[in-house]
Amino acid sequence: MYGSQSALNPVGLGADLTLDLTVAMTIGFGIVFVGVMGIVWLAWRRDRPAGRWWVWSGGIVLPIAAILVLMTASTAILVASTRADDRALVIDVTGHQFWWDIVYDPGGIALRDANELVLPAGRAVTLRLRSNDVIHSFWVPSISGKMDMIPGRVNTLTIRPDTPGRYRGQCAEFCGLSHPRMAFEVVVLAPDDFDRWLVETQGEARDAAKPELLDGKQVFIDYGCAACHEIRGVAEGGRLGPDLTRVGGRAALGAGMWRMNQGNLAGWIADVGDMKPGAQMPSYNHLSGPELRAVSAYLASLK
Ligand code: HEC
Ligand SMILES: [Cu+2]
Repeated sequence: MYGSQSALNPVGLGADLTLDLTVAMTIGFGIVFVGVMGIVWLAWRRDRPAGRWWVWSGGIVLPIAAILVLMTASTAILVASTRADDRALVIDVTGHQFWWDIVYDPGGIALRDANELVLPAGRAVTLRLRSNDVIHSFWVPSISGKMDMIPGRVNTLTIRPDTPGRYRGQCAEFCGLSHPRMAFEVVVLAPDDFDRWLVETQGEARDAAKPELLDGKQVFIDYGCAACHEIRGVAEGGRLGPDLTRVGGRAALGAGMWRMNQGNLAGWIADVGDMKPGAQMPSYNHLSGPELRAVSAYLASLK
């Protein structure tokens, strides 16, 4: 009803509690507001100065009590969501201008991916949030509160999405020219599906089966894309840009921005500055038509 990027559509523990707190606050302070307006009205009618009792109770005791209750509740939510859970799955997420580097289970299988966060439903996940350059902020409104990603620090956020489905996250801290174009897809899978996804995704990239795809792979290698991009089994070690091992299998291109298909891939490679101003990738408008078609077909085939 509210879409995939809405705090009013909570499907995770942190987002649930935050919405409860918001509703309680709105009702509670709605009552206080009506009460205060009533007292103002009375004071007007009776036309005499307020007694000390009103000043102490309404002006000092009540606000302190209300703020203490609120502070305790919101601190409890914050503490609950920043506490590391020993049994939780750990995922490292690092913000870059303007994309997300993601490593599943860094102490174990260390599967690297980018720009799409796949999560198991009903299981606690501890995110270790970092930044590679400026301050970013991790926010999936339907699943949890925000957490800043600060250079030189590791902030942990423990989340637990409850309902399988597709959601959307967005960088929530101004981080440069394409800050509004720094989003990501979130795919919550049933626990068994998630385990299967991890196993299936771990290996090397899909082989280039057809001649055109082989040409595309060659363009990728010849033009030095591997200096910044990794495709497992083809070119490893490039970390300045998103991992492309399964780029064609992601729902969106360019960190949540465009539908993933060959046409958009070709547009991106030929003129990334047009699709994402400020992106730290050169445009390859000197590729020939066939080269561009081949490399975009190859990337689209990597699922
Ligand atoms: C200097 C480093 C660099 C080089 C060289 C480079 N890229 Fe990139 N590329 C990036 C960065 C950084 C991004 C992320 C941009 C963003 O979203 O802000 C990116 C993003 C992409 C994406 C989108 C990935 C996604 O998850 O949506 C594709 C596809 C891509 N590059 C393909 C290529 C191809 C093909 C080449 C070679 C012809 C290439 N890149 C060369 C740095 C580079
Ligand atoms: Cu950002």
